[in-house]
Amino acid sequence: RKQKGCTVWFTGLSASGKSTIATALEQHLLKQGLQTYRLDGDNVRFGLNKDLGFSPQDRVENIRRIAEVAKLFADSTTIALTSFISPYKADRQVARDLHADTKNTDSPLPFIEVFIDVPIEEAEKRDPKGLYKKAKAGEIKEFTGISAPYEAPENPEVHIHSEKTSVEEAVVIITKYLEEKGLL
Ligand code: GGZ
Repeated sequence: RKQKGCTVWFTGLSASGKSTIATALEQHLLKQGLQTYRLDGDNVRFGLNKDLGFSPQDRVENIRRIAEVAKLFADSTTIALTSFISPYKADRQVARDLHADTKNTDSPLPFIEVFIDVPIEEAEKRDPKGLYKKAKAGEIKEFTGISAPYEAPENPEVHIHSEKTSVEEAVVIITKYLEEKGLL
């Protein structure tokens, strides 16, 4: 099957459902014979970015490196799926601009920002790893949504309200978008 590379950039709070939806999307695309690669905390923060923590400067560098790696995958015609909080608007813009930059690629690489939107109260209620609880108790400092900012996207290509949308529905919405843009 013919495919163009692109980066599908998920952003949202911890426990918003980013990784779950990205994983389901990956499965869906793989089943269709498409080549994809998913970048997330498990394969990036414990490897390439193991020297980085959660200070503002470290998050900036985390996102910058992830954007560079995603771009390389996209340039190889893979569909790169990234699922990181990426809390700063400016850094998501850096990632977007990098994909548009043709200094080291033949053509611009499509960048699709997918906002997995969840009310902070709902994320706190889900709290699958107990991190919100720890953050509120002061045991984790600079925790996104509690003691560190999350700057919501204003114009994401795809906006998913995760408390009202099932994982399957989210996959359909994103796939439709990619098809409409001629990326699948
Ligand atoms: C936010 C933190 C923090 C702090 C550890 N703030 O729910 P999780 O556990 O699995 O996902 C969160 C993950 C966030 O890493 P990212 O690389 O996506 O963050 S960023 O894009 O902001 O660089 C959470 C865990 O790491 N975690 N400490 N202080 N999330």
